[in-house]
Amino acid sequence: MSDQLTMQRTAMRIGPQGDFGVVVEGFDPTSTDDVREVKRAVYRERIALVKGVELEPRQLLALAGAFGTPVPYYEPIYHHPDLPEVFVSSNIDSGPQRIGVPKTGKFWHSDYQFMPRPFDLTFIQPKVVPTRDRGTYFIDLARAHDELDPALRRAVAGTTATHSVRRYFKIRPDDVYRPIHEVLDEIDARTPPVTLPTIHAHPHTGREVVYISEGFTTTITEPDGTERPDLLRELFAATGQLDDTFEHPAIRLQTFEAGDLLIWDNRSLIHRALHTTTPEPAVSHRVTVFDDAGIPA
Ligand code: 7UC
Ligand code: FE
Repeated sequence: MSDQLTMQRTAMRIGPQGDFGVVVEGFDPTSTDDVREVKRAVYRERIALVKGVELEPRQLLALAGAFGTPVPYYEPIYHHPDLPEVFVSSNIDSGPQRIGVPKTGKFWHSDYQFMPRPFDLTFIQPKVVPTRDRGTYFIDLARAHDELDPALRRAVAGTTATHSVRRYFKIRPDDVYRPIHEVLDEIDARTPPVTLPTIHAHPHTGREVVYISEGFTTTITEPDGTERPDLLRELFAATGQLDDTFEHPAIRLQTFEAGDLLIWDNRSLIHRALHTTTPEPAVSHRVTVFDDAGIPA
């Protein structure tokens, strides 16, 4: 009887989170069954808020590694000192000993959208959470595609979108006193703009996504080379990205607390960090992965 009780593990439960994403309770990061179910839920519902998992950096990396291949961010200033695959967002400034970068992602974007291959999945573990004004806004660009005005969708069909980190590249401590043109030339050489079809099929779900963001997308181009800034602006407006009140019906605010883990489909969702304006400390750890396996059977 008591043996049976100790053998028993509370089964994982996955339920809806309002009309956006799922909430997962009783998740066991070491269970391959749980990982498989959560992965399927993330691709089906875009985002999972996993409750009650406080992972040390190496545990977070191990878990993300069960979903795909973790990749260190290309700029080392973001790296966790022991584990380059862990990206640290932190407003705690301890001078030369500072770990991580403040005010990351305060603009609409998808992680690595400006790179030849954007990440498939993003994992965020908030470590130090301020009491208020902290969260992440999301817009679902698969849903946005389906809800696009048919005339706009037809106008965009066949165009390409070009993405660049140029506007949001963060000046590094070592860039102080460098001529700005040298820094800009370095950005252009290391991360030249990338171009994808504006509307394309999600690599795993196959759903059409209108993959543009106000932070990284610079240009929409017709097949004959004509640039269409008017279309780009219309798409930003239609998808809710120009609404600075964040009341557009497409925008969802995802809040979290310590012990939560966020996992999202980075090829469907764009996001934008809401950073606290209070002087309270805020720290989060992130791991991003390439997923070649896709949706588990
Ligand atoms: O500091 C930041 O806002 C980082 C941003 C330019 N890139 C995040 C990413 O994964 O693409
Ligand atoms: Fe981001």
